Amino acid sequence: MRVDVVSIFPEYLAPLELSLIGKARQDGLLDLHVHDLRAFTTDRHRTVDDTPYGGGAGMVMKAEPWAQALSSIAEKRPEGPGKPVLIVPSPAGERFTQALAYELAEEKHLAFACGRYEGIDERVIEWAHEHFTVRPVSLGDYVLNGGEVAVLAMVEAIGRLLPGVVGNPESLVEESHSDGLLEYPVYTKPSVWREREVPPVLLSGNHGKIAQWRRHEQFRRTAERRPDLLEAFDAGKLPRADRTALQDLGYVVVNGRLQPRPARPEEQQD
Ligand code: ABV
Repeated sequence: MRVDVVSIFPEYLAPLELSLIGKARQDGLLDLHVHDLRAFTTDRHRTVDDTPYGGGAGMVMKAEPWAQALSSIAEKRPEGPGKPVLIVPSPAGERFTQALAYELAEEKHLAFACGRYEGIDERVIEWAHEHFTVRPVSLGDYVLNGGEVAVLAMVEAIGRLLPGVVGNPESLVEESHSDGLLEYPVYTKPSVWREREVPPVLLSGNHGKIAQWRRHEQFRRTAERRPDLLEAFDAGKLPRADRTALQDLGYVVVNGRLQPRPARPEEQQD
């Protein structure tokens, strides 16, 4: 996969040289290029921003440096059908999820446009549709100072899904969010640490019981921390053991969806 990133702070992307993603680049699995937006300016001051039409606080990124940068990237598109995908990090974008990471991991060419200040002149985003499939994407419902940190997160989440990047592909299927649930807790030696014991079932050698306990823990954690995930969970054809675990946690299956079980009369508050 080819990835191009444009930023006024290219040094911000330096961590992509490290660890798993850095190794993927060395191994030729990820062809990553970081570009300085100012290299595409033509004025003496290398200006990338200006005041907003209509007034208001802050500065807006000028269209022309972006058009020059994005044109040069569109020209480097790898062989094959389809346009490259241009991801524009923005708190006003669609949410970045594991499902979107999987979808983007299928692409031959991704480009990321890191905005700063109050944003990029909207006409560039419109114009970019001629060369790219444009997707404004939000990492979460909070405001950063620019797109760079969001790009670090997205390139890591996408890069680790590329064939050969993660040594053991089984660790991809077992992790949080791959089945819409949070992961179960994990333990390693010693079996007793500062008077705290590992849950005995994990030392039992009974692999069926261990699998059942872990599944129950996934449901318990998800119910406690992310009830929104449980309500979106496909409970259409769950094994009996899963339904029992969910019942223990106060959930019932209604039309293939999980619903909090209505309180029993003796549990009612008033
Ligand atoms: C991009 N905040 S993505 C540019 N959550 C500026 C701020 C910002 C992004 C995000």
